[in-house]
Amino acid sequence: HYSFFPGRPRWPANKRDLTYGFLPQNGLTDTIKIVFSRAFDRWSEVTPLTFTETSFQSADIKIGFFAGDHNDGEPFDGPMGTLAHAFSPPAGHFHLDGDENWVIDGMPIVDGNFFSILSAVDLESVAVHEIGHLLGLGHSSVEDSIMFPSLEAGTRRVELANDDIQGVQVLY
Ligand code: TQI
Ligand code: CA
Ligand code: ZN
Ligand code: ZN
Repeated sequence: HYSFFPGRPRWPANKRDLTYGFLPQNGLTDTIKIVFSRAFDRWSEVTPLTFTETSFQSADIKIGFFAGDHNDGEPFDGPMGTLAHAFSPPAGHFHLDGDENWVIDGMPIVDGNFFSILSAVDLESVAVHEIGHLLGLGHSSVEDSIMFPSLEAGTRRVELANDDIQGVQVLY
């Protein structure tokens, strides 16, 4: 079953059109941006929310890759362990661990970076999960839901389950 954060934080009712932006950084390709836009689309399909890309500075949701300590009190830990974190509304910080072996459609996003499938992390799966947190969803006990708090290495889980949809529709 779905859950919310304590106090049930969510984006305010007068804010249904949300924006997101990428920290300007090396290696951010169109392919990576398309993965995030697909992930946002999955949530906008089942809510009154829309998500539009804008500049990092003015965005409601700020996306960036960071390695190790990045000065928010929650340092990343190298390959595996913590993959990403997102803060509950209305903070909108969406950080991904730059040390993970991120893959898109099974392909490493860093060219010439070969690694074991056991350490591959599917970017789209993590994006869909973290957007759930950004909207106010906590973890779910339903095993095939997006908000279930574990994901087998190398696997792709991007389709919202009924449980995810019901949870987000309680909020919006
Ligand atoms: N990051 C955790 C997560 O997003 C951060 C976290 C731990 C958290 N406890 C929390 C967030 C309680 C909100 C509430 O769940 S993670 C997965 C999954 C992570 C894990 O890097 O461990 C995904 C990020 F589900 F696979 F385990 C994305 Cl998809
Ligand atoms: Ca990590
Ligand atoms: Zn962070
Ligand atoms: Zn989570």
